[in-house]
Amino acid sequence: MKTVTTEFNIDALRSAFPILDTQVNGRPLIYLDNGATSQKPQSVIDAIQRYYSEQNANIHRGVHQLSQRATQAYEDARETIRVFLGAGNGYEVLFTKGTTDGINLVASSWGRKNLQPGDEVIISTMEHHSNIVPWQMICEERGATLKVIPIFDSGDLDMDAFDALLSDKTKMVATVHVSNSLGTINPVDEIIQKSHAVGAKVLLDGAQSVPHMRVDVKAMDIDFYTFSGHKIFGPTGVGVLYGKEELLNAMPPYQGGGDMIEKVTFEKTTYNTLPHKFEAGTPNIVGGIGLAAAIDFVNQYDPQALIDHEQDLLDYATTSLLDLKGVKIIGTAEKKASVLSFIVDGLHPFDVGTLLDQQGIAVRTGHHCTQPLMDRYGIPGTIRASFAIYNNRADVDALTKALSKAIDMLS
Ligand code: C6P
Repeated sequence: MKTVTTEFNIDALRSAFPILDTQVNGRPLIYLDNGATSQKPQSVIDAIQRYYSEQNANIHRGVHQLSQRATQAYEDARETIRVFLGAGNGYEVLFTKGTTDGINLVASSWGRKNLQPGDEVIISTMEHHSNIVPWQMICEERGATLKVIPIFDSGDLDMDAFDALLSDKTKMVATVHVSNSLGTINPVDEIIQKSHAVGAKVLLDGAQSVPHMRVDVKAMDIDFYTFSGHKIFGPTGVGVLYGKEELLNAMPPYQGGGDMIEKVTFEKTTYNTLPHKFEAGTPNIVGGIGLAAAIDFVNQYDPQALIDHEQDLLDYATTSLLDLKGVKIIGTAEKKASVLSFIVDGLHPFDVGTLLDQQGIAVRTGHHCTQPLMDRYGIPGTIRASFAIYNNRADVDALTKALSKAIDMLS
């Protein structure tokens, strides 16, 4: 972990993000849709521009100077991510297209090798579709059964029910670390420990945890952990799958193509070593480099200062919105990241979101790719304000004011 070099100063931090100075619908942008994607600091934008201006070449292939430079930059990026995640080896850090791609890789490759008829995979009620559908597909293919951990109305997992679902038939427990729709921070240490006790592997969907907290994959003994670059101030189209070496080594390749092979003949192909075995084709080179720049940006700050700041925003926003007529928060777990989902009595989330947008406020409305979770609450969707480290209390005040106006207009 890099040493902290920058005091947490919200104004200075905000000034690193040029888009926060722009206007939407003639109003200053208030960006509260960070769960969908985060904005990018100038250092990430510069790293992307520098790559195309000074380094662009294909990697792992060319003997020429530029290719070696690009390869070095890409592998340096992997090392930055390895340190950030606390992984033991760089080759346990695979570049992917994002969280969805990482989960599909594990479900497809690990699942095809390890799941047999009668085996069980456990997910939870609050999963994003990305952590439901790939498991449904592989369970159907392999004759395995998908089980679902229920939740309480608060948005906490029912851990007694989880205990009851676990058995020696359980081969994989795949859960979200932080819920994108509720903000719940799940008790992942307990999940990992209990799953391992019955011999199951654990995949954590880290899409919404990595922007809000530090994880240490080795200390937590996580088998697979996946996240998307774009939610942690990096570019879209790049993400990471961490996997334990022995698991990745035992898994068959996910996709075939260039870079993932050792030797190809028409009779038989042998495969490259990790991480290349799982990185077929020309990767998103600039994406990896941009993601490392984003992690360097985050690493400047004391992680606890960032957590405290976001917690303050969440608490302040929760109190402010609950003062408004008809507002009900969906997701009231004790441990939450800075995701605030709510509904307003008698109003459709889409209408509320549209009126907020007209006032320059970007929130997400709808099911947030968690339709089974919305069914659990018997609602079509929510309005979701999701905060990042660059949001401030003024953003919350603007949301509260605009929401109050929207409620008056629509009621
Ligand atoms: N959630 C949201 O607005 P990708 O698209 O692969 O980068 O991430 C998918 C994904 C997986 N798991 C969780 C918990 C997520 O939140 C997301 C993305 C966005 O909530 C877009 S639907």
